[in-house]
Amino acid sequence: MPFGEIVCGSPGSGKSTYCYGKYQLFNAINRPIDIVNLDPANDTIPYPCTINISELITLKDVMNEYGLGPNGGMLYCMEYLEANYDWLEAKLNELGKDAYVLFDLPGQVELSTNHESVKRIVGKLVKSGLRLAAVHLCDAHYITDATKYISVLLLSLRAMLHLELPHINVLSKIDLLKQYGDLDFNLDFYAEVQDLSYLENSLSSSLPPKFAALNMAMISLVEDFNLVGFETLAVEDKNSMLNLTRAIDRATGYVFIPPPDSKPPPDVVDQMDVAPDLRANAYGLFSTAIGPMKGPLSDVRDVQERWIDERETYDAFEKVQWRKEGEALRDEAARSNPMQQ
Ligand SMILES: Nc1nc2c(ncn2[C@@H]2O[C@H](COP(=O)(O)OP(=O)(O)OP(=O)(O)O)[C@@H](O)[C@H]2O)c(=O)[nH]1
Ligand SMILES: [Mg+2]
Repeated sequence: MPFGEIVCGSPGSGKSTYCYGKYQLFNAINRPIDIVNLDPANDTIPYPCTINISELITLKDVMNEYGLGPNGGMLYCMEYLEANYDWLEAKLNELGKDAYVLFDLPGQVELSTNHESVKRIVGKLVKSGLRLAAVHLCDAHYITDATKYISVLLLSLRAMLHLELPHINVLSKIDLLKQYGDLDFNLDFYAEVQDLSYLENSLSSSLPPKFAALNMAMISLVEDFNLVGFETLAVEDKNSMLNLTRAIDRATGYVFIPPPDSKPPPDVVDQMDVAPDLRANAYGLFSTAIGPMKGPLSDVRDVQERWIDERETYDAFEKVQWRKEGEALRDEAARSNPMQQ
């Protein structure tokens, strides 16, 4: 059965970079992956993409042809894709039943919160047998301000209710968080969406009373649903990517079965939902120990330590490890090919 992700979120939240990061990670562990670019304005695609909406329609052509602006043009493109769903379906059918497909969406949030075309396309994909999760990226920068954090909560809730898929919210670019100054609370407060009434002080000191009260009312709405929570992501950090992958696999029910001749690294095997009988096999086959850091960032408190509290220490540690790995690789290459010395 094919599985996949609808990668959505605000402009610049890191969707395309995430798709590329996942492509590299999955290739390294011999896990299947195909990326579908559904952004008709994406003319510098960072990843090798299997299916590209630009072969069907581009935003530039729509704007020229119909005199539309970029946002109206984008909605037109999505409606056009919906009307030509057969085109997408035929291309997806070529991928086979073991495919794992990432759909890289455009950044216009209305596409995943209120416009109907993407929702109906997703519905058709699910009906065709694809098991999907929505991966909704939000720039972690927004948690540095109480009112922005509330808008991100509402946006996440809205996307969740609209797309009607197993849903994973992600605070992206967590590695940049430290540069925005101190947070009012620890990261777990924001990621686990704990008792939001603690935001009251910050809201009433920065807003007129009427707006502070309105924000508090919205907070209680989010709390009533008790649906929103966040994973975290620093796309260049392997542990962070693996941890997120694990959360998504849990949501879709995907179990990673490494191909018989593959050699996933032991720390990767540890973190994936590998079938138990294959776990030992995967361990046995693997010799390369990678991963400069301590164990997986399975807890948001570890993420806080890695990227906020002790960032410099970890960065320095990683640099030393990378140097050692580089030297080891060089030595190995020299040993296997002594003539080149
Ligand atoms: N430091 C850091 N930068 C990131 C990360 N993810 C993405 N970026 C940067 O954020 C910028 C935007 O990333 P994109 O992947 O283009 O974002 P997008 O969501 O696809 O943007 P649109 O398609 O325009 O909506 C790029 O400069 C990326 O390099 C991350 O985890 N850490
Ligand atoms: Mg993009």
